[in-house]
Parts: sequence; structure tokens; C-alpha cells
Amino acid sequence: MRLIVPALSAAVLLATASAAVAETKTLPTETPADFKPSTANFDYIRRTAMIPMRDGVKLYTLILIPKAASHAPMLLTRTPYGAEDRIEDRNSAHLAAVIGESDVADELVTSGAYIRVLQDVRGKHRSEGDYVMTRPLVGPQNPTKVDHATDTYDTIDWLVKNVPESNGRVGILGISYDGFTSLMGLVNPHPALRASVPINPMVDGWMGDDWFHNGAFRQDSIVYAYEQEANREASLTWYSDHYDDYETWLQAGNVANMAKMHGADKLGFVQKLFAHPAYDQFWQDQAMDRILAQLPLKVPVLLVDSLFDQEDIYGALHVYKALKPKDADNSKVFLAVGPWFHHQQRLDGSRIGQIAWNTDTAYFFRHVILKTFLDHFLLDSPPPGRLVPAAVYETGTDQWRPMAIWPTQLPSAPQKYFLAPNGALDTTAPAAAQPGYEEYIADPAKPVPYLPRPIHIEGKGETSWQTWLVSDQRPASSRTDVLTFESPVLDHKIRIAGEPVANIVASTSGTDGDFVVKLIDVYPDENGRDPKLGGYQLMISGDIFRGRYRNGFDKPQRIPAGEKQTFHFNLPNASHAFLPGHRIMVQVQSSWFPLYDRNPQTYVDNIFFAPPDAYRKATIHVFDAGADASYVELPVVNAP
Ligand code: PG9
Repeated sequence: MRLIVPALSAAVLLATASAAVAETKTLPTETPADFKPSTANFDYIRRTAMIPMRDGVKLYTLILIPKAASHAPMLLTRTPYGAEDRIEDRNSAHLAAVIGESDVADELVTSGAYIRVLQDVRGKHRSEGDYVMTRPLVGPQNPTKVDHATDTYDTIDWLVKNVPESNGRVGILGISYDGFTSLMGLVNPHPALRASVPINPMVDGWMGDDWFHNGAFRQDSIVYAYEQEANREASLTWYSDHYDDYETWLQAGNVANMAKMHGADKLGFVQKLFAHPAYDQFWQDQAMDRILAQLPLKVPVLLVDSLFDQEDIYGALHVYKALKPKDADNSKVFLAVGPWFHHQQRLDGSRIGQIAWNTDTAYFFRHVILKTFLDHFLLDSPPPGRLVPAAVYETGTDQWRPMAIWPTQLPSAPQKYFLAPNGALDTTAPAAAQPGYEEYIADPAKPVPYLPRPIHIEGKGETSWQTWLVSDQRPASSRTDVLTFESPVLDHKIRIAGEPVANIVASTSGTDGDFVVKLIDVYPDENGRDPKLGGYQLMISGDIFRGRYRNGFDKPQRIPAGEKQTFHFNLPNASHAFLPGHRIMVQVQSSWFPLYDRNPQTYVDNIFFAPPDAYRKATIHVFDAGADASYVELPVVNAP
């Protein structure tokens, strides 16, 4: 018995175990080895590809093909913001829901006429490779063999060979950073690239787009660089520690301290910013208007500018200025300028902030200007439609003005408006007077806010950043450190088209300093149908200038304390009519905070690292009499 029991138990155990094995074998996975989702009822085909570049790096590319498409051109956007993040509703059978209004080309694509291609640039999101902020062209700033021009070329080459639904023609378009990549595509372009639409493109980050304006640093650039470069997925967001950005930046002292506090000083681009505060070779080599001016003009381009662009107000019109002279027969360089904030072209364009237009100007842009241009250059058989070389919206009279060339073909005459004693603004030069200047104290401890405080531009439903350029300037004009000069009430309309020029003759008790000049349309004291605009001060054009660059943007120089100096600079392009009953105003101040970093007003080599004791009050004199009178020159149009 004693011998039999274990033998029996072993047999039982063996049987139980083999039953268990058998049971596992008969419970197969419910997931098919090769499942293909059924998308038969979708109105589009979605494909993704890792497109190989010449250096072996593969770029993630999303291709959306309307089922109705055949022989359709491809609209390519190359972005650092995540091709997949551009998709509004990933789970829809309908392309219209998938693309959504975040895409300026949504209506063109959902009509079935175009194929949409979205690509992650190298180093971002699902693409391979290294990320470099607005990667410079191969050359002195980029020792590799690849840049956005080669990546665009290689992508287009792959697309025309691998998307059989296409007609082999490609248009590249995009807003801001994606506008910059649309410009890069014009450098040694692929023969299949037939059109480019850079919208609010970043062109010169030092002169007047995202990073600096005339040498004054835009502090939020650090936040942008952090969110862009801290990791590939852009999943790290900047933390805040005050509701009021004014307080946050004031407490940091200088920009380097702020960067260090967040760890942003470890980021490659932030280090480059700190190493290049002046307009040196680093910036000059990257300015897209300078680059494109040197190259043959091969691809038709529609440059799109926003009159109230809070990020890239400089770029599009400076590329236009560089390229238009090459376009002898007016057939390749087109322009659209609208009354928009940055990227508003894709949204509702019937108003900006408190200022309403009489139509949806963004709808007109997409459905008429953009469509006519793309159809003309990309479709096999374009529908009839008139290509207008330049369509520029004129605020004030609230209308599109078609023209051959902006703005030189308009009968314009520059007209000086002199800053004059007692806050006057006059077209005749003011007589000599005593003391011959207006005075204010610029205190870096109490810089002039660019928006009424608290300044909180991030957050749900927050639009103050988008619309700040049209915000009422009355809070500024009632400060003692802001000078205002105002014309009499106008008895006739004054149209302007082009870049106003600021010529400020001033002295400071410090050894460095900034000047902000704002050209303002003052509404009538009581304003008919829109009473809330009674007395509104609408900035038509305005910018900041860092005084150390008065003798050259690459030549920072100490300002001799107490000596009269001339600060001469262009303001952003304006297309506006000051109407009868309105007044023209110019404001002058020495800070615009925290949008721009504070000038310590004591000359230091690198303002990013200015020590606390360099920040000092300064007494500013702005001359407004006799031969030294400061002025703003307006590009006045002599036509109804
Ligand atoms: N203005 C943004 C940007 C462009 C290029 C470089 C840095 C920032 C943008 O909206 O993409």
C-alpha cells in the first residue's frame, strides 16, 4: 500500500497537469494576427509613412486623401507642432471632422480637390533626427548636409513617386513656423513644387519677428523655446508662479535668472540666444529675406501678412520687399495682407478684439485669395478666377484694395508729423522754443505694461495675447512716463500704406535705453453705432528700438549720458485710413513690459545678464522744437 499510494498520486498529478496544458492551448487570443480596420464608408483614406531623407533619417508623414480625389495636387505642411496634433477628430469617417478649422486649407481639402500632407520636422514628435530651432541652411550655421530645404526636396520626391492619387504637383503652405518651412522649400526647390504660401512666416527672428524687435528681447521666447526643445514630444509645459506675468518677470530680475529658475539655460537655443544679443552673423545668415534675395525666383509664392500680428509682423512683407524686384512680369510673387492677428486667417475674421470689420475677412482670404492662387498653379484644369497680384485690406475704410505692387505703385508721398510742444502733432516743423523737449522719468522698477495689469495671456478662453495690438492705448497715455502728441481733429481722410518711420531725437541721463513709438488712431469722443469705441486709442503701428543699436544693429554702443541722439527706425507696415472726426496720435515711452525685457538704462555688455545695480531710473528728454524736433514720417497715399 505504502508503495502504491505515491504512484497513484503521481499519475493523478500528471493527468491534472496535462489537462491544464491542453486547456491553455485551446484558448486562443481573440486578437487577429493582422487586423485591418474597416474604413469602407470613410470619405477619405489615411496613410502614414516614414519618409527617408538623404542622410537616412526618416520623417513621420501623415497623408489624407479625399476619396473623391483623383489627379489631385498635394498640399504639404512641415511642422514642429506635431502632424497628428493637427488632427481635430481622429475617430471620424469624415475628413471635414478630421481636419477641422485648425487647418487653413480645410475647406480646399474637404471639397475633394486636394490631398493633405502633414509632416513632423526632424527631431520633433514622431520624426527621427536632431532638432534645431528653425534649423539654419547648410552652411556656416549648419555643418551637416541636411536642412529644411533638403528635407522638403526629399519629401516631395518621395510623395510624387508614392501617392498615385496625386497629379504630381505640390504646394507647400503653413502659418508661422510652418510659414518659415514654406519659405525654406523655395531654396533649391524640387521641380514638382509649384506653389508656396508662407502665412505669417518667421523670417528674421532678431529684427522684427519672434525673438527680438530691433534688439529688444521678447521674453516669452524663453517659454516658447522651453516648450519646444525640452523634449521631442513637447510635453513639458512652463510653470507659472504668479497670475500676473508682470510680477513674474519683474521678480526674476533679468532673463538669464528666469531661464535658470526653470532649467531653460540648459536648452541649446536659449544658450544661442544668450550668446548672440546683437545682430551678428548668426542672425544675418538666417534671415530668410536676405537668403531668398540671393536666389533665383522659381516657384510662385503667395506671401500672407497680418496687420496686427503679435508674433511675426515683420516677416512676410520683408520677403515680399526682397522678392518683388525679381518678379519683372508680376507673375510669381503675390501678396495678401489682412486685418488679423497671428494665424487668424484660419479662424473667424470678422473682428479682432473690439474692432469689427464688415465681413469675415478670413473667409474671403481662404475662399477667394488662397483658393484662386492654389487652383491656378496646382490644378490640372483650374476654374476661371482672377489672380490679383496684391490684395491689401485697408482698416479705417474697411475694404480690400487690389493693387499691382504694394505699396510703391500707390501715389504716395511721405509726410512728416512733428512732435511739437504742448502735446501737439503737426505737419509743419515746430519753431524753436524753450526748453525744446518733453521730459519723463523711465524707471525700470516700474516699467510701462503692454496690457493693463494683471497680464495673464495663457489660460482657458484667454485671448488678450492674440488681440493685444488692438487694445486701447488710453491706460498708457495717462501715465507720467508716456508722452503723447496729438493732431487736431481731422477734417479729411488720411490714407497711409507702407512703413511709417520714427525719428526720435532724445537724450537720457543713463547710458543705454529703449524707445517705443506708437502710431495711434484716436476715435471721435463719441462714436455713433459703436459707442464703446468713443475716444478709443487704436494702435495702427508701433515698435520698440534698443538705443545701443542707433549706429548699427551689429554695433552696440553706449549712449553718452545727457547728449542728444537720434533714434531712427521703421515701424511695421500699416494699411489704414484715419477718418474725418478722428485724430492721429503718437506715443513715446521707454519700456513695454513684460513683452520686452527691461533695458537697465546703464550700459552693460549683455543685457540678458544685467546685474541688479545696473537697473536705474533715467531722465529722458524727447526734443520737440526747432531743428531737433522729433517726428514720425507717414507713407501718405494721395488717392481717394
Ligand atoms: N510665432 C511662432 C514661432 C515661429 C517660428 C519660431 C518660433 C516661434 C509660431 O507661431 O509658430
